[in-house]
Amino acid sequence: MPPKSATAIASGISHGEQQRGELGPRMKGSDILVQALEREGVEHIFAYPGGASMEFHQSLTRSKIRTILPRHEQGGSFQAEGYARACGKAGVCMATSGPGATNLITGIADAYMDSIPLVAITGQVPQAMIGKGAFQETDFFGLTLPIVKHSYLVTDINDIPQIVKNAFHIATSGRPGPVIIDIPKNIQQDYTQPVWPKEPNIRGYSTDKRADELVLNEIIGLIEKAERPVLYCGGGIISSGAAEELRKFAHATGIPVTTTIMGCGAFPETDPLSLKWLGMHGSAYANWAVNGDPKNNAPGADLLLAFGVRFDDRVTGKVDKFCEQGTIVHIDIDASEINKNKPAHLPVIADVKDALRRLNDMVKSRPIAKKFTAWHKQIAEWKAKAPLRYRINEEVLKSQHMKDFMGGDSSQVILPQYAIELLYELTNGEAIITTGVGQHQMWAGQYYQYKFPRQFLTSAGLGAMGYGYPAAMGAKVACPDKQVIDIDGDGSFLMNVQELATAHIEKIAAKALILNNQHLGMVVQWEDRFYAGNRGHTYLGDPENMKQIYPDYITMAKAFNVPAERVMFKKDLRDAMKRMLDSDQPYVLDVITPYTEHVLPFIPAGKTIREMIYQE
Ligand SMILES: Cc1ncc(C[n+]2csc(CCOP(=O)(O)OP(=O)(O)O)c2C)c(N)n1
Ligand SMILES: [Mg+2]
Repeated sequence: MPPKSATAIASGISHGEQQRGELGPRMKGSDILVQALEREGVEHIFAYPGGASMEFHQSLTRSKIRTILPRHEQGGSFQAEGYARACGKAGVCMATSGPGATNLITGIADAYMDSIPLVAITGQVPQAMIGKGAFQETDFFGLTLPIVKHSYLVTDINDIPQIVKNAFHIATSGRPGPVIIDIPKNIQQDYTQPVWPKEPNIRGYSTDKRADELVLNEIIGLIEKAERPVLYCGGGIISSGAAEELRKFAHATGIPVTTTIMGCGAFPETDPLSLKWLGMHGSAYANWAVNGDPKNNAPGADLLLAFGVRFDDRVTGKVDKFCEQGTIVHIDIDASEINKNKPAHLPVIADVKDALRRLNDMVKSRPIAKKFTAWHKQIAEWKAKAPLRYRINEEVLKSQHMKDFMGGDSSQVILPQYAIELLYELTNGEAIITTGVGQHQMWAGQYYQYKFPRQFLTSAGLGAMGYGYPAAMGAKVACPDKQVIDIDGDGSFLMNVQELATAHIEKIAAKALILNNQHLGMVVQWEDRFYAGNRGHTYLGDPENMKQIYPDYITMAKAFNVPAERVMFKKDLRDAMKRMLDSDQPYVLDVITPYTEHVLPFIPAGKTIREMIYQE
């Protein structure tokens, strides 16, 4: 076989392999790219132009694809992610070379960590200038290598159609993830007759992973032997579309379900079998159910069915102590997750939807005899002992917030948890919720009850502040008939506040509910717990005028022509929230909350269930 040319290696396509397809008329490279996107069913693209990508924008003006202009490429990447998470299709973002491309990196890393199908397209300097330190040149292929599922640097105009087809297939199939396509400007400007391929063509890439029948039988056998089984389910359930199969399986077997944060909505949290989510800030009862309550000699799960999860450290804490007494069955489509963080007794590399469907067939024809009555009783006791709850405590009463804003009237304090519960009530639990990163994110997970998949969109693995509002915009574009609300922190919201301009101009009615504690609350919480409350640059207000809320999001929103309102007192919250929900425009509701609250339960990083702190 002749050696592959460097060109063919970089693009991943060799011409001999390019399958025959439909031959099109002579076209410009940029038009070929845009038509290739159309052929993939792309309807929306979040794209910010520049010298190396303006050819694409010229082509987009002639396309039926709707181009949404973010005001920062990071906003565009999060919008594409929010879009993808809300509807399951690949989200598409685009930027120019150099700084445009580097501004996409956080979104790409986020999509990688949370397995989100994202196609990121970047312009590159002309091929003849690559490696010369050209104006706005960065090696985007190299920069993103560790955070992509796959990447293409296009080196031949004739490769564009096949690369785009492959990119969408890779992004959306198996374990989804981000794919980048970097295209030098001379290729965008060149002409050829495209050959439109019918199928993706990727050597060695297969997503057809099915569990062995024997292994599935073994799982049934383990359930029959177990006394205290728990289903621990993650984002894999959502991305594989297995939520309905999971619901059937849990109901048929009577096994309680805890999810990861990525899995919120994979199983209705209103279902009596739901334990909500587990881990560092998960419910105490989910953590006890998996790990036991050693202080009271109560054992945890003896069988852990880990489906579409990755044993993230925010879930496990000290990993060798995680579910110490349990037999672990781990189903994942990505072989690299198996035995990565936690060895499984029964590892299964499989599409979890297919596995659950077949497990359901098995329990239908041969029902599980056990009812796990004692286990359900124990879990009910745990739920009663430590429900998710909050109260106005001493710290709030003593706080500067009380003095500066409440005039001493504690009945008017808005606790962040309460604001989220109220939002849940007023939206009938039907809204799509996005978040920033911090305390508000954890409370949004705890105090809103998620009932359906793709309802809770949060930067879980990367934990990227600034995610919430652009993600909400992307979700709103994908699901225009849904109420989409970003429950945000004041710090996080500020990180992509410029996207209010996009929301207004593009008429994307995503709402932001800012839980404004004037602090980087989550860092404050760690300062309180581990650094004797010493503040290390975690105050966001104006130290010279602490009685003023700073910055003034209302004035800021007005500058973008986005309606906004501030609420300080509890008595005003319900009506203000209704006004936000009734609005058909983007909207900012700035809710002032005390900074003294801590997110509970809390298992400090690397610790075990013994160290769990919870609201008694
Ligand atoms: C881009 C980025 N920078 C820094 C952090 C570290 N960090 C995690 S939570 C947090 C505080 C967030 O503050 P805010 O958005 O106001 O939320 P709160 O905790 O107050 O609810 C910070 C700084 C991060 N997660 N992401
Ligand atoms: Mg804050």
